[in-house]
Amino acid sequence: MVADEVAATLADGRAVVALESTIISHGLPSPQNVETALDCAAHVRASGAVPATVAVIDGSLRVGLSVDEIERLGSGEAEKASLRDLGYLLAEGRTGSTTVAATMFASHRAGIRVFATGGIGGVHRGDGQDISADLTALATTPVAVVCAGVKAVLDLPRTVEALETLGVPVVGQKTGVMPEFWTRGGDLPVSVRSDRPTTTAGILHAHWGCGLPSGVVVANPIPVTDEADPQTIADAIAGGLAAADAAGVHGRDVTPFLLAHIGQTTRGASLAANVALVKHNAAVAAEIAAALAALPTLGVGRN
Ligand code: PSU
Ligand code: MN
Repeated sequence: MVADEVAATLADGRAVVALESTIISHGLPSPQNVETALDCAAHVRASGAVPATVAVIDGSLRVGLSVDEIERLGSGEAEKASLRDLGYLLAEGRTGSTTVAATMFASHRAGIRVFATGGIGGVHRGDGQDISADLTALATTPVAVVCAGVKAVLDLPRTVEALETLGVPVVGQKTGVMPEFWTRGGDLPVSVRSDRPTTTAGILHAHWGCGLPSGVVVANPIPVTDEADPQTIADAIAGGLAAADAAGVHGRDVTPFLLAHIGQTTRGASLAANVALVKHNAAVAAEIAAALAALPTLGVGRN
């Protein structure tokens, strides 16, 4: 179900930016989770687009939430909802916060092309068998995901390789290297650099205009002034991975466990960076969505 304002904006051909909700329920602690979600929506509006937060509320897949509903997601009742979980949550009337994968799915169904989040999932470190459904969604869903790269707790080189295999471009925003979430990165190249929202919109328009069915990663590094200390983050990640191993944490619990552990061991430095990068992504996504809305309507086979 698409909120009235979002539906009207899309019908007019104006810009909408989708926002995910797992970051509210499982990514950030309270009260920063709800504050950040509301700030992101405000940043999207200030940068010229209408925000649409996505979640499953009482068994309904919703695109565009009220403040009360965002507060509900922040209060702890929502389950983490990736692609596989949607059918169960809808059938059982449950409430779930959508991951990048599930938010991409809902965005596409609603006709939204641009979506902002913190960092995407990918290939976890270790044996490489834990691969986020975010990659599946990126391979199959024509939505652009504006993010500060891949969550740095993951195996970044293997995730970048997987994106290449799946045919998903990584468009660096004013950068030629893959951002590493809490830091600006430096080791891994993006597939193409873009220095303007209009350039990014042009790439998206041509990618989908020629008929490609896949998503696009729009890699937007954390602002220089908000960057966390790389060594502090590297130490915290190593500690978090060891703690997850010792505690026997598996599957969908791994990412929330690591983010919480890293938040505690860096005494909030990672949290401040996380909040800053998410807001920055929301603003840049709105600029890209506005530039995309100014281009001719997309149709399969047109470019
Ligand atoms: N990045 C964050 N916080 C988060 C996530 C990413 O800063 O909470 C979430 C996103 O919703 C992403 C999910 O889609 O983690 C990936 O989880 P998994 O690796 O279990 O697929
Ligand atoms: Mn997983």
